[in-house]
This record gives sequence, structure tokens and C-alpha cells, in this order.
Amino acid sequence: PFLLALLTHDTFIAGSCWTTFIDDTPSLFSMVSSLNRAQKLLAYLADLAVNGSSIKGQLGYPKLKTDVILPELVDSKTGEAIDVNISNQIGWKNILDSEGPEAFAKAVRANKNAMIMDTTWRDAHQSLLATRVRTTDLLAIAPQTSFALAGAYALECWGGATFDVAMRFLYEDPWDRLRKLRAAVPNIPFQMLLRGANGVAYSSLPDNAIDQFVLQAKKNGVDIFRVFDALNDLAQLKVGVDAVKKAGGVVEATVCYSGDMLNPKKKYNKAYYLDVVDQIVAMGTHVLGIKDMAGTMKPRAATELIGAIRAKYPDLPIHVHTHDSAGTAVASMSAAIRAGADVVDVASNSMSGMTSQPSINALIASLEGDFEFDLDQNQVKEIDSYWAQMRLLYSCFEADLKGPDPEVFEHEIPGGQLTNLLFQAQQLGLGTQWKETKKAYEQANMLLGDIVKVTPTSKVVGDLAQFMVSNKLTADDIKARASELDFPASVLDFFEGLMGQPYGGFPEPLRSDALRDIRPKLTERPGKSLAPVDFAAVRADLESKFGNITECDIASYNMYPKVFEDYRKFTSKFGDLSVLPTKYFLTPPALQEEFQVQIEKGKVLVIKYLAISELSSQTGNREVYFELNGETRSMQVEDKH
Ligand code: 3PY
Ligand code: ZN
Repeated sequence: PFLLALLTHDTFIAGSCWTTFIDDTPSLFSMVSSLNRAQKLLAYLADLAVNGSSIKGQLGYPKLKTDVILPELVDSKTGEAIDVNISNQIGWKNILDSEGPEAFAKAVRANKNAMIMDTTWRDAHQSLLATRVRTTDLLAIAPQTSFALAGAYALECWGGATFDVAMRFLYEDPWDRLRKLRAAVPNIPFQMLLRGANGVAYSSLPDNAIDQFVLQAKKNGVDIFRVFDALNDLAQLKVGVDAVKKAGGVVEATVCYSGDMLNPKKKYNKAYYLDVVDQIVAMGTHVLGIKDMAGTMKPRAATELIGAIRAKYPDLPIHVHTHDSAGTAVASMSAAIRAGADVVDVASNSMSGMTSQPSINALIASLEGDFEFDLDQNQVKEIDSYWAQMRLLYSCFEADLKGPDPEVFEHEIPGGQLTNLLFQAQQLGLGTQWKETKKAYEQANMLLGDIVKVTPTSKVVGDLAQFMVSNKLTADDIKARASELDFPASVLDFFEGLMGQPYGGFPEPLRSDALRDIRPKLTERPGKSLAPVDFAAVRADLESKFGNITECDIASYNMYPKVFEDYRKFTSKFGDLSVLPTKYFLTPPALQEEFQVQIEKGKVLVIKYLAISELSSQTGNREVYFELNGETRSMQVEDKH
């Protein structure tokens, strides 16, 4: 293969720089792999040209028709343009790194100005664009962000659904994303969302898998871990909290806010939340998180809840998260700051509102005159011009929500799930389906015991709701026929206790009827009975299948075994597609269109799409022709139409 590689190497064939060829190409191994990489990339592009995009959830093609324009930042004091490639910014990460988590938490609490965490790189696109924003598009704006948001408490950039979606739908390595972003933003702390004992998965994992995952996350760039449990089950929460403590990260143990504590008819009241907070404080946390995932915490509730926590714990940093689904988020987050919260979550303006976080500039404006932020508002607005373009680039993943949904106070669907369910209802093309789904969601929640709803328990409620709608079952039907119905797996996982124990217990006889004697009923946290992961065995198995395996790969596999294996099989066929600009990742190339792909530093492929053949009736294939760095290449592709 070496000789073949040498003889078929583009530069060798072209003869353009023969004299420097050997010097520039120190390893023939790397030459083989670079040839493979170019061919694999062409294989993907050829498939796209013949069959269109196969990215799940993609409806149509991007609306952005021009090249992406990067914003230029200006220093407000001098009026001079900033060279963002010279990264000399200082931020909260410098304090954290030099003084450690305790001192960092103290400094946050002592800071007289209000603070924000920007969620654009995680929750905002999870909630608005089906989590589809790719690493290359985050990286492109990272240097500007490191300047414009230098005063931010943190950037939320990892965890939640991004981990799964990166591998499953974007064919990217989430760890690679983390490392690249970290290198580009040295001054602002990075925050991730950790689902307690569920890690970034949908049900509990063995404790040692959580420990190993969190340690790798810390080593690869995460500073602050927002740890929550979807049922506010403290035993489950503690697994994540302990893992972060062991890894040396900043712990942001979190209480999930569900329902409306101002409404006396609702299950979760102020006393309930304050009790959970007391237990979280007793567990030991650097920062307290309050997570209003559906955006049902009205301003008055924010004032009362945060006011009460602030009065009881004057030294505890408080960080509040919400979604703008009902349109009340700016008001609620202003109320939270006024009541004593240190940090609230916002997103870049074009990535804010509705099921996402409130707008950064709107929040700052709403507190003007009373609270200052250590941010240059002009720079903040400037980087948003990039996100306005991204919204168009990723338009094919938009759920097309047009305005706030005040019904969220009834159905209580978390932001990200709300857009997901709407998108699915639209794809089915059923106008009435959406209304029915929301109603069924409310009923499913009551059937399950009015649980706290956030991943993974929100998926349980959503799955049950869809099960009811598609099988035309009422709540009474579910109760009456529970012992014969074939419930979705997530519902059985929940009833078994694989997501922990709900406040107030499981609904009976529904639980017993649904589980029958097929599944056990756990009374303690699942981690107590799950066998620990045998890391050496996992490594040996993966190495036998895929060759070189890292600790991060092992962590990915533990979270999502099948997704990880499929991802590795995909990349062995098509290579690392994270280098392909998003336009060409999502859209078939246009005939005669020429574009460049930088596959690694100093290695640029110039690709031109030349022609496509008629369908061969013998093979069912089409032949697709490209020019690759001046050489014609052709690819056989099965036409799947
Ligand atoms: C997640 O777990 O992905 C969430 O965003 C929960 O709100
Ligand atoms: Zn959220």
C-alpha cells in the first residue's frame, strides 16, 4: 500500500512540487490515511449528490444562501478593531484555575455586578435547532466569543443532548468538540449539564461509569458541572455530585422546578423546593442551581423562592436557568437577580426566546439602572450577527414555532421537548395532532403521578402521551387495560425505578399492572444493584473492533454503546466529516461548484463537482465525478430512490 500511496499521491501525479514531496511527507502512513480521507469525503459528497441528505430530522435545505460573514469586534474605549486571534483575555476561568472551586464560588458571590451564563452553544440550539449545531460553526465564532463574553460566568457548551446528537446525527466526536472549544476559549469557564446518575444518557449507569465520564469531562475542558436529577431524587443526584467532587470540578447541584408553586392546586410547593435545597446544601455544593426547564417559574415565584433561599443562605452562589416558552423569562430572570441570584442563563439574541433562554441584551436592558454586567453590549450584539446567519444555516431543523405558548403552565413540557414534539407532529402533517399531544402529555403526567419532568422523565411522559394519541387511548383506558398494554420501554424503565424514586411514590396499581412479573420494582437507587463496568473488558472489546481506543471513547461507549459503535462504523466509511462546512454537509453540491475543505492544518482539498451519470439498470448505481485538487475522481453510489 505504501507504493500505491506514493504512486497515486495527488502531488506526485501532478508533479507540481516533486522536490519537496518527500520532505513534506514524513510518513507514508499519514499519506495513506490522507488519501483515504479525501476519498471518504468524496464518498459522502457523492452519496449526498445521488440520494440527498440523510441527516435525521432535516426538512429541506438551509435558507442561508451567502457565505457566512464573521463579525468584527471593536474596542469601545479606543475605537480600534480587535484582533481576536491574539487571545489575551482574562476571565473567571483565570480565577478558577489559580484559586480553585471554593475561592471561585466565593468570588462569584462577592461580585457586585450581575452575571450571565450564555447557553448558545448548548441549550439554545438544543431547544431551537434540534441540537444540530456542528463543531465547526461553534469554533468559527469562538475567538470573538472569548472577547465579547470575557466577563461571563460561563459558557454552557457541553452535555445534555449534545453528547448523544453529536455522535448519532452529526457523526462527530463530542470530546473532540470540547477540546477544540477549550483551546479556542482559554478565559471563560465551560459548563456542562450532567443528568446525575444518568450521566448524559436516559437511565442510570453504574456509579464507576459516572465517575470515569466526569473525570474525562473535567480533564478535557469542563469546569462547572450542573448536576440535576430529573425526579429531584437526592440519592441519584449525589452520584453525580460525588463524581464532580472527586474530579475536582465546580459542583452546581441543582433543584428542578416543575409546575407552579404559586398555584395551591399543584403538587410541588415552596416548602417542597426549600426542603430539596436544604438537602442539596447539606450534600455540599459550590453553587446552587435552580433549573426551570419548562419555563413555568413566573416572576413572582422567582422572587419568593430565590428570596427565601437567599435569606437562609447568604453566602451561597445561586444560578438560575429558565426557558422562555411562555414569554415570561426576561421578567422571571430579572426578578431572580433582584431577589439575590448571582447568575442567570441567557442566549445570544438570535438564538433566544420561545423554547430557548431569554435574550442576553433584553435581560441586561430590563435591569438597566439597577444592575451592571461586566459585558460590552456592542460586542455582544456584534457576535449575534453570526448567530442570525446560523439560524438560517440550520433552518432545516427549525420547528417553526411562531410565538410563546402560555399553555406551558398546563402541559409543563420542557423547552427542548416542546420543539421536538411540535416538529414530530408537523412531520406527521396532522394539524390537530399537536393539540392532542399536548393534552395527552398533561394526562400522561397525571397518570405517572405528576412527576418532575425533565430528561429522562420528560421522555417517559412524552412517550406515554404519543402512545395514547397513536393508539387512541384515554387516561381511563390506560388504567383499565394496564396489565395487557404493551407500554413504551421508557415507561417500564421509569416504573421499574431505573430513573430513581419519584416524590410521593409511584402510582399504584398502574405501576404493578404495567410491570407485571416481567420487571422488578426497585426501591433503592439503581446504581446500588447495577454491576460496575469492567473497563478493561470494554477496552479489549472496542480495540478488537476499532483499533485505537481512548479513555474518552470508553466513556462514550458506556453512555451509548450502539450509538458509539454506529458512529465509528460511519466514520470508517466516510471519515471525519466535522471538517466539512455545514452547507456541504447538509446540501448536495451544485454542478460545477468548487469549494475547499481543510482536512487538517495546512492540508486543504479543493473539490469540484463535475457530473453525475444516468442510473445503471444493471447495478442500480450512478457514477459521480469530482475534481479533487485538479485530478478527476469518480465514485459509484447506489441510488436509493
Ligand atoms: C437535558 O437533559 O438535555 C436538558 O436539557 C434538560 O433540561
Ligand atoms: Zn434548559
